[in-house]
Amino acid sequence: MKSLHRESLVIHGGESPTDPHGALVSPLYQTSTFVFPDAETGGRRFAGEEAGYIYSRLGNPTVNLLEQRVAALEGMEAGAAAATGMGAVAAATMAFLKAGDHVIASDCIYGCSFALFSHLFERFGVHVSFVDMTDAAALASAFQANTKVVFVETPANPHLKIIDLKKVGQVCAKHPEVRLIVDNTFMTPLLQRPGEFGAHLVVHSATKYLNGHGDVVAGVITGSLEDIHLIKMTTLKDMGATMSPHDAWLITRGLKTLALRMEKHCATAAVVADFLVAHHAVAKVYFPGLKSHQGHGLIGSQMASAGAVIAFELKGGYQAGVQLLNQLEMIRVAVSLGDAESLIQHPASMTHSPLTPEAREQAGITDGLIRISVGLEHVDDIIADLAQSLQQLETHTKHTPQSEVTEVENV
Ligand code: 3LM
Repeated sequence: MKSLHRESLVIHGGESPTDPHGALVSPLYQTSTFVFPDAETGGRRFAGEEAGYIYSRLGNPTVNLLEQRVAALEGMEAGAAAATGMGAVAAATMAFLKAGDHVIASDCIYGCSFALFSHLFERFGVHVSFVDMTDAAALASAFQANTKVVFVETPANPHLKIIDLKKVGQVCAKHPEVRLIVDNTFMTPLLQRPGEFGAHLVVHSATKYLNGHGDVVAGVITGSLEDIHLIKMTTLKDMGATMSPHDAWLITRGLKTLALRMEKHCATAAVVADFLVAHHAVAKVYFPGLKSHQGHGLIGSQMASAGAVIAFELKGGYQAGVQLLNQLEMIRVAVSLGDAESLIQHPASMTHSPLTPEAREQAGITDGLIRISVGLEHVDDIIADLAQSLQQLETHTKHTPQSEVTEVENV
């Protein structure tokens, strides 16, 4: 299957369990437990001496198919499915950590990942340094003798800061005992494969583009056979945040259209970004597709495209942002991203509210920042909705060309 294109792997990747009736679509094994043919077989399965299913928290054919499919897409050996994206982040990192260890994480990451690392990890004696990973020297100097995990999110939630994975991979390669874990949620394996740049493990909130239909919360981890086995046998099995077969079945169905959806999401987002750049009420636009964006140069090498999430600031700041959201008619005010519906939210009070004001400032998340996940609606309808809401804003600021306002660090 490795020779197939990614557009085919979303449909055929991984080995479908053989169905006695020849069903085209792999059936949903909606079962908690599996019947052993005899007691001895059960014992051998528990002892790891014989392959075979035991209990759905330990493995399930429907979940396994999804795990293999995402692993094939990421170009990794194996996958492990989790109940949520946070379940995946927690299981992937904690499998390699113990009290006294140290983690380096990028300074701009999803709010709950930040909360896990800065609040919970500290309680268990794991210290985390948050570093601006666009600065390879800062990353290199953050390593300590006890560093075990480097965690990167690129593009970063919420303002799309791009981190050069090749540079991060090169720094991490000097520390063979360290696992480089990359959250690839915003890109999907169709646009970026962190394993090609040295990531040992890739995590996803499958809630987002992988499923794509807004009806599931889920996560996936991919990596080497050995690492995934360890995660499945420790943090996933014993903390228990495993994926339900029904969710796996839905995501496997959603995945089939991932290539089509990403193409449309990305094309529409590029047009919406240009619209925002040209609008007189908009102060800054953060979108990797713009030449002014700090990570634009990595499109074509690290990432196939800019993705479909845009962040922006209005000249009227926070108040204007609230007004903009409240006046929208089609675009939904909601967190999450990667759904068919365009979703808009205010990171400082929503997705990134777990960060302290100081941490938000370090991460460059201003109170006026708005994030939109561009959906699959007609581009004209998305723009018309934004336009009608922006028009109602009481802004008296004169038009300033985008080139004059986006030339700031880390935009
Ligand atoms: C959000 N993000 O709206 P779940 N990694 C990344 C993410 O963006 C997310 C997760 C992991 C949002 C969720 S905020 C309450 C809603 C890059 C989630 C965690 O556990 O499946 O939600 O994934 O930005």
